[in-house]
Amino acid sequence: MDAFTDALQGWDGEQVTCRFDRPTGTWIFIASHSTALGPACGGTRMRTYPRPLDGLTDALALGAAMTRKMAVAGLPCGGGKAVLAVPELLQGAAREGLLERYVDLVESLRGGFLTGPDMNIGAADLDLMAARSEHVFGTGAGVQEGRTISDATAIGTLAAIRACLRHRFGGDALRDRRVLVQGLGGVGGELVGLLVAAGARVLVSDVDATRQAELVGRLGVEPIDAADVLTTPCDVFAPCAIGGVIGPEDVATLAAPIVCGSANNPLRTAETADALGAAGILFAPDYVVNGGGALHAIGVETFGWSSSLVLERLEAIGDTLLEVFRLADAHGVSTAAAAERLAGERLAAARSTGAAGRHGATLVEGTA
Ligand code: PPY
Repeated sequence: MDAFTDALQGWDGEQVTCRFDRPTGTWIFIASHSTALGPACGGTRMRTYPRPLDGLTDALALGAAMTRKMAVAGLPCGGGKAVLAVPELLQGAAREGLLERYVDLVESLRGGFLTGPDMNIGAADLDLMAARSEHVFGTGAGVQEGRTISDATAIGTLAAIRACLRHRFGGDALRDRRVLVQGLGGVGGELVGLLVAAGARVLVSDVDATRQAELVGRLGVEPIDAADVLTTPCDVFAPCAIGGVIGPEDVATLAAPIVCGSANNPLRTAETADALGAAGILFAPDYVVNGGGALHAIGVETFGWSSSLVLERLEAIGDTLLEVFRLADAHGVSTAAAAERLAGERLAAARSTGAAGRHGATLVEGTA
């Protein structure tokens, strides 16, 4: 078999929709991983990849993570993710054309996949898509009291960092804690601001030097070279950029007792979670930490949650994480395995009650 069929056959999800967009040379992959809890929901990512296969494998892994994210967040949604594997980051008419053709493809799924922002897809893109589709989150209409999906993800990540501090050190005060944020995009940049406001000593790193310099100038945080992020001593390492930043070979030199950030799939391999645990490094499973975006998007735009309810649900991410740590300690497993157990229990409960069958592809509050 070739690598493409291997990737698809090795995946435990439901459906992949694939199209080559000839006008822009873009491979589109929509990975609908699970509809057990409701319609597959997840953002759309625009990125360049070395090969189309890398875009597909990214979509497959991200879609699977969304299923677990929705399950632990207690949302009545399945998981999916879309990747637009572009030859270069598109702008102007080429970008608009691609997004229009892409969202028409999403529409052809008739509500089985709902989407929103992810890497390199912002509010303007989503507004353009929403003009042709009912199935797009993260438009201007989804901003609540100035909070976007990215802002909500950052708030949830802060709650998660506090839970890690409490578990590890017995108290969740951020004052004078050293937190290293890798990736200063929509979520990472916002997180830095929240951490600074809470009195933390923040270290920042981004492959985009301009973005890093801007934040350093504006907030007085300390810049760290991209090459040094894993070996710089700090209390919390917060990966908030692309996935796969920590591999098993990095664990021995990782100079942080806590890894807790918003990036999806930050561990390169499944074994990395065990290696972190064995080294005494507390790993906060990413899909527990970064569920704030989905909670905000679906809570605000579909269920009409009030601001205080959204904030309550974002804070509760910290409680869920403490439950994951408790489960890991009780069963002597890694925190990643404990989170999977929690997600698996919720998915199994939905399957046994036939929740997905009852509700089909409609998002209904209170069914998770
Ligand atoms: C993510 O958390 O990675 C998302 O993709 C968030 C999300 C969830 C549902 C719709 C749009 C975005």
